[in-house]
Amino acid sequence: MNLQWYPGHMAKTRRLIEENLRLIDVVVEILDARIPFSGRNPCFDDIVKSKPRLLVMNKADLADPDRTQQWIKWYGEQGLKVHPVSCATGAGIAGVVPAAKSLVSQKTEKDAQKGLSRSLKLMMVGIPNVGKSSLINRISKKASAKTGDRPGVTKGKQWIKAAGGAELLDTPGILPPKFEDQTVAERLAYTGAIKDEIINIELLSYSLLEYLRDNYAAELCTRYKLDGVAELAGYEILEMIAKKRGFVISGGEVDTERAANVVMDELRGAKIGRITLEIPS
Ligand SMILES: Nc1nc2c(ncn2[C@@H]2O[C@H](COP(=O)(O)OP(=O)(O)OP(=O)(O)O)[C@@H](O)[C@H]2O)c(=O)[nH]1
Ligand SMILES: [Mg+2]
Repeated sequence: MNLQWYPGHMAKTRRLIEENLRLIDVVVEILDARIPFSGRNPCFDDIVKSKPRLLVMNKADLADPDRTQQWIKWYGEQGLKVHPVSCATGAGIAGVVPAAKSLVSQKTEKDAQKGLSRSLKLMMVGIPNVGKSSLINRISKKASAKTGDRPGVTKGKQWIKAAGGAELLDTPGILPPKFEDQTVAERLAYTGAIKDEIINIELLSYSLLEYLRDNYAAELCTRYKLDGVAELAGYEILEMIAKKRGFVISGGEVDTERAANVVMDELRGAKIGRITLEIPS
């Protein structure tokens, strides 16, 4: 499947981030713990440049805990510290603002010596649907930012004040202008970072099922009551799932499209298990 797109509003968001950067102390880049690599938009490196940056890995509650540790170690080896959090359970949230503060502590001390005291200004950036607005709501303990279970919920910038003198800037999600690597596009699609309307869910489910076959076979078999999947291609696994669930259309044919939608929903809801969709290389 070939996914290429770059809607105009993403170019607009890029400008919004660039224009507001001078007001910001620390950029908080949010990653999805299920795709800690593919869920990083390389364009943030160009936009953010030398501004202090904090990496936060959200949705840790949905990801495989062992893999999350592997990814934290992998980023550590690149000299980058990543904070795992979950906006669903609240785990790790209390550490985000202190970690951002510690990145600019020298500057804050100098300002204090000059008698200047300002609030800490953080800008949340990341791919669509990763939980930028949810993180702001968790930190500020208010439901000020609109959130939703689909990409493209936040349309413009919004400043929100949090306790302890921090101000948080919410931004819309942005994807890379193009995908050099289609597996990156597929992984973004599995997690819901790309609008489902432009995706062929059935085709997408084939590659997902093959990944699950190779990495989470026990979870896959348990969820869909399958006897074994080792020898099967993605479309064959999908057909078996459709049969097991009794998804039949007129004429006795199995409804694989319906099965693909169910698999995608159950993956996103962690009903198949806590699954991470890529391994550090
Ligand atoms: N399970 C789980 N769901 C989460 C977590 N954080 C956010 N969500 C859900 O993910 C969806 C997207 O969250 P948002 O906060 O709207 O994401 P966003 O990055 O602001 O999205 P856009 O504004 O569309 O770019 C919502 O349904 C949230 O409830 C988390 O840590 N765990
Ligand atoms: Mg948002």
